This record gives sequence, structure tokens and C-alpha cells, in this order.
Amino acid sequence: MTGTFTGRSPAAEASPEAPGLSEPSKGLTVVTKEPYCAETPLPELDTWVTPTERFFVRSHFPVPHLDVESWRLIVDGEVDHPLELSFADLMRERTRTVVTTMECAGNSRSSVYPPAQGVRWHHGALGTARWSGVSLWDVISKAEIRPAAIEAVFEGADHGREPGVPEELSYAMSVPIVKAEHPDTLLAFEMNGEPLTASHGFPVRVIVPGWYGMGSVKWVTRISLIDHSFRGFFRTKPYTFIHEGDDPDVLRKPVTSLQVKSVITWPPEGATVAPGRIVVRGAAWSGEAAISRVEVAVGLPDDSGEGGTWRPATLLGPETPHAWVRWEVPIDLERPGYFVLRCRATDERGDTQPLRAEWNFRGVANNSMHAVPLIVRRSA
Ligand SMILES: Nc1nc2c(c(=O)[nH]1)N[C@H]1C(S)=C(S)[C@@H](COP(=O)(O)O)O[C@H]1N2
Ligand SMILES: [Mo]
Repeated sequence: MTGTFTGRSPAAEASPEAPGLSEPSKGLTVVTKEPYCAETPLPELDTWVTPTERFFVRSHFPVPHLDVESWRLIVDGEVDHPLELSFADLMRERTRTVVTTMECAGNSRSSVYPPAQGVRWHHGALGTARWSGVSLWDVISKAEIRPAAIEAVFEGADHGREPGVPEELSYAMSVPIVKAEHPDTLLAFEMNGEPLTASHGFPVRVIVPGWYGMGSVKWVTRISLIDHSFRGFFRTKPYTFIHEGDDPDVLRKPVTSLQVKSVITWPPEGATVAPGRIVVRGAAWSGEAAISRVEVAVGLPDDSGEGGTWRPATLLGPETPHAWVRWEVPIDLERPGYFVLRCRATDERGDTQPLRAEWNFRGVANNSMHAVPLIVRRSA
């Protein structure tokens, strides 16, 4: 039997309306107002597909409000035939739908220690959506890409200033050609069966399955093929692994694929439950491999991350290449007390989650084990 929960829901603290946005963000927790960053409370991530109004928003600059009639996509750079495409041009291509899990590279930054620079996300800069659009490659290959091209740079219509940078910047991010060629890399115009909302990239955004969210450029208006590694601000500063002592003028490893990770979506952190059996539920994902195992421990970890009693969870699926799997495991908590649950996923490559992820200056790609404190109480 499932226990009853009296844990205060983080949703209760959510702001009803996001400032400067046309659509309300009910159910999201606003992390920063400017730029607008809002995350999903974990209990709201308890479904395979995340409803659009509950899907986190991460924007670096104010939302550009674009008009579908005047929107154009330029394809240029290392191509023989530069293109300028309208929305109607895109609609002539074959439609493709991909369900993919998106996680911000800064997700879970609030639990990085020592504290790292950046938006202090808890664990909810994360969600899974059904994206429809056209394969990126079907569109850009018409420009006759030259063999010299090694990366595609996606540029958004949003722009503004970043600390330490003298000039205005547009949001831009690159992917290697192999990622641009993948048929599931999309120019998407629908999210969960509806046109994109303004804050999620209307009218067209890129979707790069298997990568952290920074590659899925919203409000895309230009794609440039280049014959070198892109050195734009967002590629080389926030979305890169910087370690202690690194020379700021030397390029570091870029943040790309999602590391193996899992979260407990039920019970909520800090919930009070009655003694007995609870069914712990959650999600697990990994960028370039399937999830092979999820385990849940009751009890504090030792330094290795072991400790406690580990129980294998049942993987509920669905099994698709780019989306998280749901899992659940019954846990018996007969005795009143204060407890902590932890979960740990392992993928088919054998990658697993650490107790504490290796520290980096931006606190990116933190895939340390999620822990949920829980109170078992007779009067719950
Ligand atoms: N044009 C543009 N695209 C962008 C961003 C942005 O600020 N501007 N943020 C990126 C980051 S860091 C993430 S995590 C995802 C978030 O997408 P969402 O707001 O639809 O959840 O968009 C990416 N694409
Ligand atoms: Mo992000």
C-alpha cells in the first residue's frame, strides 16, 4: 500500500505568471527572473512526457517574439549554395517526430560543492517532450555542404550582453557534422503536438537528442557550416569543462552528451509517510546508451557511495532511443524515523552515477546520485 504524503509541494511556491512572457508558467519554480529561468518541481516530472506548461525554461536573453510569416532561416558558410528558407519551405519536407529527454547542463548545480558559477538549478531543469519537425540534414544538405565543413553553428534570434564581453551576443552553439547528419536531429516546430510556445523557441528550434539542452537552439534563424571548431562565447565559456588551475585562454573539453543520471520523482523530497510499503518512482537516462539498471538505496552512503540497502528497480520503459525510462521499486519502511533514499542508474556502456561528480568551475553535467530525505511517522 502506498503511504500518504504530507510533504509540502514545491509547486505551492511557484509563481503564477512569468514576467515578460505571454504564456503563464503555472507549476514552474522561477529560478531567475532575468533572464527567465524556471524549473519543474520533481513530483511534476512523474510522467513519461512532460506537459508543455510544466516544461522547464532556460533562456539567456529576453524572449524574441518572432512572426512566422517573416521568419527566415539562412544556411551559409562552407556550402556551394547558400539558402534562405521560409517556414513554408520547411513544411514541404517530410515530418519527423522524436521523443527526447532534455536536461540543462546546469541542472543540479545547487548541489555542487564547492559552489559553482551559474544559475542555481535544483534537479528540475529537465523534461521529456515529443518534438515534431523535419530532419535538419534534409534541409541543410540542399545547400550542398562542402567536405571542409566539420561543424554546424546554430544561431538564435535572441541577443544581449554577458558579463565580461564588450559586444552584444546572439545565442549560438555548434555541433559536429555527425550530429547534424543524424536523422533525429530536428528543426522542430511542434512540442507535444502544438506549435512551439514563444519561450520554447517559436517558430522553429533545433533539437539535438542525446545532448545537454544547450545545443537545442531556440528561435533559430541561421545555420553556418564551418571548417574549424566554433569558438563562440556559449561554446567556450559556460558550456565547457573547466577544472581548477586551467588557463582561461586555452580551449577545454566542450559539454556535449548527457551523462547517465536518474531522479526520484516520487515521493517528494522531505515528504512524511506512514510506516509500511511505499512505491518509489523515477526516471533514468543517458545520452548515447540505453539504461541497463536502476537501484535505490535506503540509508546514508559511505565515502564510496555504497552503504545502505540497495534494491533493483523495475524498468517500466518505454524503451526509445532518446527518452528517459521510467522505473519503480517498492520499499518497506516499517519503523518510524528519518531516512534518506538514493537512486543510481547504470547504462549499457557500464557508466554509472557517482556519489559526488567530479568538480568543475561551471558546475556543469552534475550527475551525482539524487538523494531524497523522508520522514516515516505513525501519525502521517
Ligand atoms: N536561442 C536560444 N536557444 C537556447 C537557449 C537560449 O538561451 N537561447 N538556451 C539553451 C539551453 S542552455 C537549454 S537547457 C535549452 C532549454 O530549452 P527550453 O527553454 O525549451 O527548456 O535551450 C537551449 N537553447
Ligand atoms: Mo542549459
